[in-house]
Amino acid sequence: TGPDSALVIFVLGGPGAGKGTQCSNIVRDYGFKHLSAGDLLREEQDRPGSEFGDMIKSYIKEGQIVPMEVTIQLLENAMNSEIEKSGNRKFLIDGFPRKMDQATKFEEVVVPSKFTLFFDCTESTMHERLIERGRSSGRADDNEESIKKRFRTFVDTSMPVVEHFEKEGKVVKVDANVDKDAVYEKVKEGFSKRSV
Ligand code: UP5
Ligand code: MG
Repeated sequence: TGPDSALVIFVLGGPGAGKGTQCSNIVRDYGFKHLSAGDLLREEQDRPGSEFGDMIKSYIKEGQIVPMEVTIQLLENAMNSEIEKSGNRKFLIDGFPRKMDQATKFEEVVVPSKFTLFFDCTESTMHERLIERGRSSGRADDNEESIKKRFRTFVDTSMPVVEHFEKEGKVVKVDANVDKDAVYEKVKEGFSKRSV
């Protein structure tokens, strides 16, 4: 009855690849609950009285991965609350796991993922999108210096997670360099192949 019987799809891709954008489409058409790990961390950062606020803030600005205990707890709470509230057990977990230890731990203590939806995007495309979004996003990490660090962390720390799931045959890879509608067409094809 808890999250151990949930259907979980991980959504990965570099910073600005379009994870959040495509998750909105999927929610609209497939009835998943969207849980962005980054959004949950930003909410926790701003929650009055949070003991993790300052820590999260500095990790995000530096493009580093917040210690997994915090993120996994936030995800588990959000899943439980959705299950209690609506009974919905289908989750898109966006921007997580982005480090191997998180992947292993989450699948062990919460639930194994069905597969990972991976948005494959060049750095120059992502860079352009983030700078453009940074004009109005108010995100503390949408600036030249943080973006560089986020790219570095993605290559060094998060790509190994994608490669790990790829070896298990659990990755649906979509070219994210094209326009939003074209990306979504590929997402739908990938979902249909995996019987979602
Ligand atoms: N856009 C989107 N798709 C487009 C397309 N096809 N063509 C043209 N434009 C497109 O999109 C970014 C921008 O591009 C938008 O303006 C959009 O309109 C446009 P978006 O959908 O927001 O991309 P997304 O991949 O979601 O980018 P985001 O910046 O959210 O990715 P990050 O992975 O960097 O951010 P996240 O919020 O996941 O994480 C932030 C930080 O939190 C991390 O760096 C890390 O410090 C911390 N974190 C952890 O520590 N642990 C975690 O588990 C998760 C996060
Ligand atoms: Mg996002």
